[in-house]
Amino acid sequence: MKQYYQPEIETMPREQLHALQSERLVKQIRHVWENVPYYRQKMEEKGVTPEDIHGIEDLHKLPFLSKSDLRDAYPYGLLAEPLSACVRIQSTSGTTGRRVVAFYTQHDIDLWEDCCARAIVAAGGTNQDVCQVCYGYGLFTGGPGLNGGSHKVGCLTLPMSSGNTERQLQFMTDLQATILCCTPSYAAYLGESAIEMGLRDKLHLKAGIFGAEAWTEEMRHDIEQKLGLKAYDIYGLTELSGPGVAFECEEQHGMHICEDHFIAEIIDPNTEEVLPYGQKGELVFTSITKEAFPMIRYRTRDICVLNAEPCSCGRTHIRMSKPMGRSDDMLIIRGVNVFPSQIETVLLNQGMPANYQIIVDRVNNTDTFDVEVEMPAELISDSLSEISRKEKELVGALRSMLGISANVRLVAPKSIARSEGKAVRVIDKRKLY
Ligand code: DLL
Repeated sequence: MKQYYQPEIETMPREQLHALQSERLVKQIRHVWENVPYYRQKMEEKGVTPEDIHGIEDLHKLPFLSKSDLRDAYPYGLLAEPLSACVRIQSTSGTTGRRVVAFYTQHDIDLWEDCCARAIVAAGGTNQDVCQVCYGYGLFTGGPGLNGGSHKVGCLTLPMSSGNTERQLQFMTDLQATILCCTPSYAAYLGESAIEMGLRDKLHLKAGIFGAEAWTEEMRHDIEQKLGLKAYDIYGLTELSGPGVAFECEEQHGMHICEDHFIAEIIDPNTEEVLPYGQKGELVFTSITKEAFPMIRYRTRDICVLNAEPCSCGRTHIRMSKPMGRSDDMLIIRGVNVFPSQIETVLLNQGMPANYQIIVDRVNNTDTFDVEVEMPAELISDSLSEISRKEKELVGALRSMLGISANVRLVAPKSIARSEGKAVRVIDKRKLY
């Protein structure tokens, strides 16, 4: 028998779903018009008012929203409810300069957790399961989101957060966890460690719900083999709530988007023209049920393809492909969002020249992160210990800006290849897409 968490919504006939989306969109636009001066001004600039929005066919009339709007409006400028109605914030991973702070009412949290519960049930979860959540807890949405979804399904929830691999494996084996939620890189690492520690036969895992970063089909097979489970992809972003915006069903041919909460569009990132389903472009979302922090035509910068073909799982919500890249320069390193400009800021603040290169790779399923910086002339004559002290200082400064550690190497002046056009700041050797 097929399992759904909210069958009437997840298998709703498309016509009915469109009517629901239209009704919710109209209401949402009125909500932001009345409560968010930032949105009202953007709409006025585009010459559109709530009277022009009768349903999803009018979505294209609305202005887009981008990460820079979120920065401009930081922290409270896009809040659509009084603070007294908000109960939580979450934030994007590790990015001081570019932090996105999202607000939630209790109702927003409830709907978000429903989406995560849908993902867990789609992966075969029931109240018989023991669900180990090793996404980070705290500002990052991974832990809190899957934790809430796991409660809703009725799983026994192990709120482990990330790190401390030995303890993770001990709980996993002692409590016979059946579902694992974490980033795919951490899942691969857990798998390796389980084998190394001779615990592979003691695992009871049947499913894993992995997301927050790009991962390939090869990585899926590798994790499945190491941990003896079926690995499911889950997608989401802080701006929209967190994990659970889309998730894989047993077909594993794209991720179903929770379309009763999020309307998806694909656009050409350069011209902003809306593209038909099936064409590759930038994913844009409009949240139609969020109270505190609604996102209207939010440009995710994730490049993907939408697929409206019916799915044999019975869910009627369209599917998105795995993200195939980004239309901005954001890197996701060990699950943390990193912009090259943040690294440049740190280097300049530390008195370093702007000749640097960021080299990212994936070795044994773990991201490596190296920053090579050309030494300023005055350091050349310094002793090795002085150079290594400076490197350590840079490591610390980068860690406090980004939230993750980089290997910093000071190299000889003019040793980083100069480009004839734009400087090549980032060399990403990972084959993720
Ligand atoms: O990563 C939310 C999340 C937590 C998703 C746990 C899944 C599991 P942010 O930190 O705001 O939120 O980062 C969002 O991560 O725009 C994508 O570029 C990327 N991303 C998220 N899920 C996937 C995935 C969380 N399954 C950004 N595959 C998004 C590839 C993903 N990239």
